[in-house]
Formats: sequence, C-alpha cells, structure tokens
Amino acid sequence: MTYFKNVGKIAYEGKGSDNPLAFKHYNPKETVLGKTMEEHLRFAVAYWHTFTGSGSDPFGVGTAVRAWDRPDAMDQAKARVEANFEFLEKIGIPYYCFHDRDIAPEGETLQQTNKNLDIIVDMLESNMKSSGAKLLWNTANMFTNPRFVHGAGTTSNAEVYAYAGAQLKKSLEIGKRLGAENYVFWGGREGYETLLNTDMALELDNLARLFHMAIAYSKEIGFGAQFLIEPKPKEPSKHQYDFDAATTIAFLQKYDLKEYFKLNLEANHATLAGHTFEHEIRVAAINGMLGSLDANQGDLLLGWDTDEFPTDLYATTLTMYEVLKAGGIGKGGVNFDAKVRRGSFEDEDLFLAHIAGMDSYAWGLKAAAKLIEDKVLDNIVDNRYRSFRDGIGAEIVSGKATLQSLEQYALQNNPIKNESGRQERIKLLLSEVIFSV
Ligand code: XLS
Ligand code: CA
Ligand code: CA
Repeated sequence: MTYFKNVGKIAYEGKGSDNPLAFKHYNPKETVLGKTMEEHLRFAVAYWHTFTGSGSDPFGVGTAVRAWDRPDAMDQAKARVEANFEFLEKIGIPYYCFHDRDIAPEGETLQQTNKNLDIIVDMLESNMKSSGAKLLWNTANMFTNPRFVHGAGTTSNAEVYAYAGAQLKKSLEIGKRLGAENYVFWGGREGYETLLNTDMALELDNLARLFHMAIAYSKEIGFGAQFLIEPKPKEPSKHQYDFDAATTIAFLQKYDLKEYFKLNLEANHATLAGHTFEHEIRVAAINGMLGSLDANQGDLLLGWDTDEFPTDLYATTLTMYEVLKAGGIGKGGVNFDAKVRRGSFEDEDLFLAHIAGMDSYAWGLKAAAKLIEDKVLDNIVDNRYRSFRDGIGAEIVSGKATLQSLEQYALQNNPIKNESGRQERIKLLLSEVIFSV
C-alpha cells in the first residue's frame, strides 16, 4: 500500500526553485571538502516522532491524521513499518533510528512484548534488505512505562532493575540482528527528584554496572555497534545524571567506561543545559568522544524540550564547523530527533519538515566548509593565541615553565599588553559567509 500518495521522490532542484517538495541546498552527490554531502551528513529519521508521534501535548490529544492509523496496535505497528520505508525512499534519507517501544506495542507480559517485537523486527529486516535502508541506532525506552517511575538503571527497586536488564538485552539482540551502527543510551528517568529519599552513590554505581553488563553481553553476541550516551540535563527527571557532555565524560571516566562509549549530542539538550550545541560538540571532540548528533532546535522563549526541526542557519553552520574540525561524524550521523508542530498535522508536513532540516544542514555544511577553506576563523584564532608560539608562551606550552620562570618573566614584563577579541566583527564575517554560499 502507498501511504504518501501525493508525494513522489524528492529531488535536488537547487537555489531558485520554488517547488516546496524539492531540495534547494541538499544535493547528496555534491562534493564538499572531498566528501559528498551524503557522506558528511548521514541523515536519519527518528521513528518515534515521524511514525509514532501523534502531535499530543500536555493540554491536548494528538492532531496528526496518519495514513497508517489502525484500530489494532499490531496492525498499526506493521503499517508504520511500511510507511517508514516508503518515506525513507522518497525523501532520500539512508538511515533511521528507533526505541523498542516505538516499533511494537507492549504486551501483558515481557514474553508477549518480545513476541510483538520479533514480528516487527522480521518486517524491518526484510524491508531493510529490499530497500538498502540502514539503522543508525536503536535504543530501549526505559522511561515511558509506569514501572520506571523511579528510574531503570538507577531505580530504587531491584525488580525493576532486572526488568531493565532484560529489556536492554533484547534491544542489543535487535541491534545486532538489524546491523545497527550505533546503540544509544538515553536515561530519561536516570536521575532523581529529591535527595531526601535518594542514595545517589548507589544509583550511579548501579547505572555503571548496567553499562558494563551491556558491554559484556554485546561482546558475547558479537554486536559491534558504537555505544553512545545521550546527555540531557532535565525532563523528565529534575536532575538527570547525564547532565551534559562534560558531566557524562566524568561519569564514564570514573567507572572505566570511557573507552567503550562516545556521546550522542542533541541540540535542544545542549540549550536546556545552558550551552550551545557547538559547545557540547567541542567538549566531546576535544575529549575524543564525539559520536553522533540528534539534530533539532529548542525554542528559547519556551524553555522546554520542543524538538523542533533545525532551521537556524547560524546554528547549523557552527554545528557543521565543529563536526568538520573534529574530522567528521564517523560512525554517527545527523538524526532528526525533531517533530512537526502540533498545527502541522498533515502527512505532507513530514516531508516539508525534513526538507527544511536537510536543506538547513546542507547550507550549514557549505558555509562551514567555506569558513574552513578560507581559514576565516583559523586565522583569527591562530593570531589570538600567537603569544604561545614563542618566548614565554612556547615555554608554557612545552611544559618547561615553572612558577619561578613565570615570576621571572612577569617581574620584567611591565606593562602587560592585551588585544581586543573583536567578537562583533567576527559575527558579521560569519553572516557574510553564510549568505554567500
Ligand atoms: C529525549 C531524547 C530521546 C533519545 C532517545 O529527549 O532525545 O528521544 O534521543 O531515547
Ligand atoms: Ca535525542
Ligand atoms: Ca529532545
């Protein structure tokens, strides 16, 4: 059956095209700094927002009218699979991502739930074979069901911890079967509400134990995906343990997990943590921890996790600048963890929204490449730090300086000369580059 009857294959028509169902910037085979756009961006569709989401919010039920809506949960799950592959093919996105609970409904028992999963995973597998679509990552949803009220890996209840372990085991098996290139851990309820009833040390130790078990089991079954942790500071927990990139790296270091993980960074989570996305990417990159990106944007006027499609060109440019500087996204990708607004309830909006995100990222990629080719920021930064290239600066950087040698220098170096950082000028340069490509 065809779900998107009014939409055909989305083509690149270039700047100047007024066809809303065409790309103006994303040209998959166009080469940018030696790689095609497709290879740089490795786009993915988030199954939960695009095929499972309904447009509900805390004040109202879903508004989306979907061609794959069905009265029976398993029939609907099967229709979603078909819609997913039709969508990927038409929009030209090579990857998708899902939580176990997005693809199949839970049953009365864990046995029944796993049976439902097996039926859908069979379907996914055969559709992936025939279409060539790939799984960027899968994950286990250990936050929606009421059993996770006190967390999963950080729960106060060992029975729930055991259930989480069983669910995780199944998800790793699914990842292996479908050839997932990455596996994500996002701890929606791995945090706490109040210290008055919380043993923080035990919770963190247990979370690390679960990660070690996941590593051991993946080795056992030969699942070679890159493991990713996705930081987020809040929502739904008040204090989430994986607050941001820096906090997560410290956790991984403490528990001897760092070599097994990288980070899946999300733009809206960065802003909720009081950071920019590019800050989070830089922190990950300089620690060798950049794994993958969840591409979206938050609304700074609302201040919660709105998961909007990314359209801010300054943000996509600086994001792609960080990615290019880090040497690329590697096994990761650019996953649209983004949902159409509640008012955009037609199936066609799913295409328009992904086109907006893809064109904004392609535009950002081109602008970032120009910043790099013309050394716009490199020259500024090199010049700004030039005092570390010789004299006392070179001594500091080489590790030869001591407090005595610094004192000797400072005593005879009076007055100190500082220079302007010229931020305002640089921001205008950035605008000029973005609007020149
Ligand atoms: C929620 C998270 C979640 C993860 C995967 O805010 O973004 O969807 O990406 O569990
Ligand atoms: Ca995410
Ligand atoms: Ca989010």
